[in-house]
Amino acid sequence: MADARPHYPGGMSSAENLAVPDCLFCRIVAGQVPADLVAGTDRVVAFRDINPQAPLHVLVVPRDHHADVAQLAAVDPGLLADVVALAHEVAQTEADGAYRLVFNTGAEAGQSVFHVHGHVIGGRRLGWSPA
Ligand code: DGP
Repeated sequence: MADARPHYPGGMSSAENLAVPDCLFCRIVAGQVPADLVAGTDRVVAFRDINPQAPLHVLVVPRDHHADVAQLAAVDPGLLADVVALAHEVAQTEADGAYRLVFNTGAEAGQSVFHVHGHVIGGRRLGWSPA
């Protein structure tokens, strides 16, 4: 049977071994749940948010499972840098490099999926505050 997983240069990382079975974003990374993929590397993936809040609304996630940005920063800061770099690359392509990068952290702050993800939001003038 054909391998339906998304393919990126460099192939799949060891994230397959670090996936959490019930994690939605692990399942997207593994190609088990469909998503509109935008870009990726062997370590990070960008896909469009299912409920976009702006013309550009992409989620950037590490292939490896980490619950939130603080955990990722503590365990693998280089991987967090890869998330930021891919977010910037997507925003350069789709929003001329003007964007907001948001990591909701904790349920009280609006985090609903506990696989760290940066929201890359842009494509229009953004207001403040985000509350
Ligand atoms: P947060 O609330 O910060 O944890 O953001 C989770 C985001 O994930 C939210 O903006 C909606 C998005 N989302 C939820 N389910 C799916 C899905 O199945 N596919 C995609 N592409 N995005 C999803």
